[in-house]
Amino acid sequence: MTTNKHVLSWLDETVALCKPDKVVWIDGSDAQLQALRDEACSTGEMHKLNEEKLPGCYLHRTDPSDVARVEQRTFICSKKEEDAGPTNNWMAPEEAYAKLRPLFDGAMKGRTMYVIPYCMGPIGSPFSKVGVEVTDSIYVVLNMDIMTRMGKQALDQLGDSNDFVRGLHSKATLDPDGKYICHFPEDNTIWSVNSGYGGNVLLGKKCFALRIASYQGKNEGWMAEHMLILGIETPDGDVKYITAAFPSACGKTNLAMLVPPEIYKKQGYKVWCVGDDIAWLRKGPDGRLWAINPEAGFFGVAPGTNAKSNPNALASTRQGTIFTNVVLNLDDNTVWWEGLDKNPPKNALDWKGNKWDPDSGEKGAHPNSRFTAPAINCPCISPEFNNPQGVPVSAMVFGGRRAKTAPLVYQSFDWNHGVFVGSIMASETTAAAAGAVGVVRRDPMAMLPFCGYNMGDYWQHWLDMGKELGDKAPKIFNVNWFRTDDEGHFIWPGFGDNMRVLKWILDRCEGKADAVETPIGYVPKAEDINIEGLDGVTVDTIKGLLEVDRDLWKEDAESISELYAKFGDKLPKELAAQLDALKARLG
Ligand code: OXD
Ligand code: MN
Repeated sequence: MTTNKHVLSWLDETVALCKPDKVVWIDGSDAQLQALRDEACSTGEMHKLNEEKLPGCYLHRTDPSDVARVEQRTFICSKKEEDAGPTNNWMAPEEAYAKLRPLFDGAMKGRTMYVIPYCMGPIGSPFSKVGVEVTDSIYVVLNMDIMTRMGKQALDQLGDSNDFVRGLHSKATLDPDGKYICHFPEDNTIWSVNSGYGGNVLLGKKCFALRIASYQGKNEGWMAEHMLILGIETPDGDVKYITAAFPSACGKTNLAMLVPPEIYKKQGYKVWCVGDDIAWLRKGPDGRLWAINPEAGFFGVAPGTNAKSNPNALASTRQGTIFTNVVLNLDDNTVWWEGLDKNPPKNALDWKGNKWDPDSGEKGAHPNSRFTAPAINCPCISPEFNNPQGVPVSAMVFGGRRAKTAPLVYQSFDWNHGVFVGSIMASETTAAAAGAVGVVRRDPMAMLPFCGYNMGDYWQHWLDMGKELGDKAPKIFNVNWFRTDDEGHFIWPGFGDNMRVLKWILDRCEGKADAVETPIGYVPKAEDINIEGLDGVTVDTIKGLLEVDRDLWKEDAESISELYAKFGDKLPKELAAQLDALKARLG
C-alpha cells in the first residue's frame, strides 16, 4: 500500500519480532472493515447489537483485569531521567526495549498483524501528524477507524516522509505483570503490550496525541493539550471558540456538548463542539492561536451519560458505535449503563458477560465503561470540525473540583499568571462532608498523566508560547462548578447553565464585562452572571460562589509550594515569582 521505505523497513523489524502468521494492511475501505467486524463477531471478540435500534453498533468486553489506563505501568523512556521529570515514571530507552522485546517476541504467532496508517487531525491540515499502529487486535482496528482518519488517506498524507509515530501494540497474553505502555519521545515510538483497554492501546489518543505530541510541540513550537474545544455562536452568527482542560470526572464531555439554557436558545445562541478531549494549538498566520481536534471520534465514559446530562453524547452513540464493558439487554439486544435511565433491564448480562440482577446491588456496567462514537454523529458537531486551519481561540479555561477554595470563575491577570493558574489546577478526590475539605490532587493543566516530558519544561513552553503570541494570546480563566454548601450539596446547577459563565468569559474577552480584582485574579461582579430562569439561585448565591477565602488560599499556597519544590531548578523562575506574588497579595 506504500513505497515509503521508512515505514516498510520499520514494519520488517516488527514482523521479525512479533512473528505473525499474516500481515494485513488496513486501507480503511468499508468492505475491509465490515469483514473485520464479521470476523470479530464470529470469534466472540465483538457482539452485534440490534440493527434497528442501534444500527452498526457493537459490544466488546475487555478482560476483567484490564479496564482502565494503568498509570503505574506507563513510562516515558527518554535518554535522560530528568527529561521525563518528577511526575512521570521513567525507564532508560535501552532498558525498556530490552524488557519489552521478549514480551513481543513471537507474540503474534497464530495471529494476524494489522497495520493501521492513521492521521491525527484533518487530512491536509498543517496541524496534522501521521502515525502507523501495528496491532493484533481487531477491536483496536475498529476503534481506530472511529477515532482517527485512517487507511490509505493517511499514507497519502505521509508520502515519503519519515515523520510518523511508530506504534507497536500486542495483547500478548494480557498478563497484568507484563503490561507496559512505553513512550520513546526521542524515537517517535510507542510500545504497548499485554493490554486491550482503549486508553492503553488506541495509540493515537493519549499516547500519541498527548504524550508524544506534547514533546513534539515543545520542539516544534506548538502545543498538545488535554482540552475540549467548543464554539459559541451569538444570535448574529459570530462564533467565538474556547478551549478547556479538566481532570477526569469533572464533566468535560458534557461541557464540550453543552445545551444552552432556554433563555439563550430563545435569543438564538448556539454551542458547537469541535472536540471533547484533545486540542492541538499553534500560532496562525494572523498571529492568533488556532486549534484543531486531532481526533475523529469520542471515547467517552458511558455511566452517567443520559438524555438530560448530555443528550448530544447520547445521540452520538445511536449508530456506528462500539460499546465497551456495558450491560447487554438480552430482551432487545441493546445496551444499558448506570445513569442511562431508571429502567435497568431485568434480563441482562453485566460487563463481564455474567447474568445480572439489577436488584443485586452490583453494578451492571463497569464504572469506566466506554462508548467509541464517530464525532460526525454529534448533533452539535461544529461545521469547522474538519477545517484544516482549525478555529481561532479566544479563551482558555482551566477547571477542577474544589468544594470551597476556587470561586465559580476567575480570570488571570495576564498570560503568565494564567500559566500559573493552570499549573496549580487541582481536584478534591473525595466529596466534602459538612465543611471538611477532600484530599487535593494536583493535576497541572489536566496533563499530569499525559505530559511526555518534564513538566517544568512544559510550563516553560507555555510561558514561551505566551511571549510568541503577545497581545493576541487568548485570555486565561479558571472555573469551578463544584462549590458545595455546608451540607455538601452542589450550589451551582452546572450542565447547560455553565453557559452563563462561558458568556461572562467571552464578554471579558471582548471588553464588554467588568470585573472585581481579588488576590487570585479577576472575578465577575455578581450581577454580571445572568441568572434569569434559574430556580433558587439569587444574586447572593452568586456572591457566595465568587467569594475568595484568604485563609483557604493561604493553605493552598503552601500545597502549591510543595508541588513546585519537586521540580528543583526546572521550575520556571516566572512561576516561582507568581507564587511569591500570590502569597504577598494574600498577606
Ligand atoms: C480520558 C481520560 O479517557 O482523560 O479521556 O482519562
Ligand atoms: Mn481525557
